[in-house]
Amino acid sequence: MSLRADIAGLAQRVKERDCRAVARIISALENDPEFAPQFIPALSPFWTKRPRLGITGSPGVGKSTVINGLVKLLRARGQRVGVVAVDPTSPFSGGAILGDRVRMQGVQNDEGVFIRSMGSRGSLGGLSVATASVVRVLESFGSDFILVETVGMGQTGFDIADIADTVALLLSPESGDGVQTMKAGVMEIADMYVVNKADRPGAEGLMIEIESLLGMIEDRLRWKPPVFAAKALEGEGMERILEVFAEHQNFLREHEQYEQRRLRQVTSEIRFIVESQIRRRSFASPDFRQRIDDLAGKVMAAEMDAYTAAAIIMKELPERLGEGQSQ
Ligand SMILES: Nc1nc2c(ncn2[C@@H]2O[C@H](COP(=O)(O)OP(=O)(O)O)[C@@H](O)[C@H]2O)c(=O)[nH]1
Ligand SMILES: [Mg+2]
Repeated sequence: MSLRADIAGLAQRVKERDCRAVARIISALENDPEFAPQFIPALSPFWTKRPRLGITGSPGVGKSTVINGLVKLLRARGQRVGVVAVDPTSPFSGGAILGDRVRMQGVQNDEGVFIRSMGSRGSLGGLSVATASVVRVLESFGSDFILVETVGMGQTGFDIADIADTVALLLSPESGDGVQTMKAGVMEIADMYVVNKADRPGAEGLMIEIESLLGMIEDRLRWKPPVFAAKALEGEGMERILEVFAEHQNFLREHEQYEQRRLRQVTSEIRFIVESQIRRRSFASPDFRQRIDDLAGKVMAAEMDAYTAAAIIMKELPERLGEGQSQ
């Protein structure tokens, strides 16, 4: 039976923790933007909100290693964990990343962990809106804790803060990952700064650099993001990440910011769904492209300016979008 033919049955299989069903659904969500609106509503009756921790940072800083360590800790606490890794540079390949110790304990085939790598659709580090749907599937799948790995901010503008409640920014001394080199916006979204590879020289200096940058923020009502060291390969600092995560969650609740964050996430999600649907139904349509080409010709012939051409397109947009939908 095709995926679409039995949406309710599939949703039930997700609820019953059928890993293969979840894997198929995630592929469909990634490959077919029209699948989400058909499938996601079927999940909502048993959609539960789970704690979501985002791990972000440049390639090679140790995000996957950290996630691996966190998964071990969370499993030891009896929590079921769902992991989404949006990292085109180093896909999370189960066996290679889950260490020997874990394999011996049989955690790799542990039903309590679901790890999924996703591509980032060309926009380096950008999350596609599909990631939000995948997280929702993992929540319905019964994951108590959601971890999301990304390489940072992309061009889409839909970023880790739009999915995770708490964002940990990972830095490492060896990647020449000085604070100055961080992309604008990346520093600001972090709720904690983890200087990984503290076994390497330069970690202290990096921590001081971050601290001094953060020292400028002094606002009691604002969460003060802690800066601390980790050695993910040795499992050091992983407990601290979970502690800070819990503290941050409490802070958000005490200051009535939790709902606010979720609301902001949903708002971004709606906005980006609309944007991506407009893009797909307009610019992807040959007819529409032809229309723009024609208008471009007029601009070239100095018959009108680009704004006038754009205004014409805007006027025609609703009708064209409607057509796209009925197809
Ligand atoms: N020396 C050292 N190496 C680490 C540490 N954590 C991770 N690594 C190594 O850094 C490399 C990149 O790690 P990975 O987790 O794949 O980074 P990601 O690209 O951010 O996901 C791997 O070779 C890891 O073994 C650490 O604490 N110390
Ligand atoms: Mg990785």
